[in-house]
Amino acid sequence: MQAYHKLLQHILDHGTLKEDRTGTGTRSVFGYQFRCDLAAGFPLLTTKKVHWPSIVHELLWFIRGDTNLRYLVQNNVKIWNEWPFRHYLEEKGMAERFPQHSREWKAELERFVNRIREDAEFAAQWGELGPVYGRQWRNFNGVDQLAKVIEDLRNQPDSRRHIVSAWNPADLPEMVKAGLPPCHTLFQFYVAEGKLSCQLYQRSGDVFLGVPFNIASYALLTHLVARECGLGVGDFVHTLGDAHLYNNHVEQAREQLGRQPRPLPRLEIAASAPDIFHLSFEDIQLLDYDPLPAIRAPIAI
Ligand code: THF
Repeated sequence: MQAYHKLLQHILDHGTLKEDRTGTGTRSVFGYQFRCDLAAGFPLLTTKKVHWPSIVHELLWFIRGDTNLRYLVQNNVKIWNEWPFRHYLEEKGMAERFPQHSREWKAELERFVNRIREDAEFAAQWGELGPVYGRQWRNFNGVDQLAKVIEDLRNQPDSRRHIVSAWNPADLPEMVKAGLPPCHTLFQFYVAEGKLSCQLYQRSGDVFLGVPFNIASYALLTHLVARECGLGVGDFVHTLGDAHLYNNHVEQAREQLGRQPRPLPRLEIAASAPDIFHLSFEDIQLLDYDPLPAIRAPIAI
């Protein structure tokens, strides 16, 4: 994943200092594109360990059309916890008592997550992220975009309209409450020479923490859709709008840039796996993933 290192270096060299919604501050560039050949190996970073099970579960959660935190919590995926938790604190008038990332905040977050896991009623009330990715992919004002794009890829592979959009302006106010407006906004598939390529337009990318997940997630989605359509895999093209490095991730980025990439892992989907809408976690395996150690960094909420 030299392409990812180049992006990090590009932001360090050319990023403009820019304030943001979370108050953390970033170095940012606008408009950046890279591609990776999915046949050359699975694009999961090797210069720091990335939590692969979270990527698989999050994608299966999108594909199911689920928008409640509960499935993720039950599968030990932590990457979405902060947003419904923030909403919960605000609604309960508790936000001031729990400064973000403080000890008390962490303890309260753990209690919140445990209740989401154990208490179905609590999860129904407080675990809902709003009409985010899963809802828009499977039910955008009544349209099952994912099923439709797969059908179209099979019937008219040469079409230039293989698009799935998560950006639904009418639903944005509901997404903002306990989640976020979609960062990965829209993707398009493309078929040539029997291979499926995918391009993602991401309006906003947290390059150190989020983007490694986003690359792997869309690479996996491309493999799954290709299998569904009897196609090989081509390129993943990643186009970013505001590509930013949070100011409290700069040291970590420099540490990562000092590391040497290792050979990429391989993806294996079980031959016995059912169709894309009925896959389970065990159907998807990553082989030969041998990364350097994780590099911790705080998430901006
Ligand atoms: N908000 C921000 N500020 N950045 C994002 O990348 C982001 N996302 C999703 C929604 N809001 C966002 C959530 N995706 C991590 C990774 C991806 C996330 C959120 C958090 C994260 O903290 N990763 C750590 C530890 C993960 C773990 O092991 O549980 C890491 O080291 O990779 C963009 O989609």
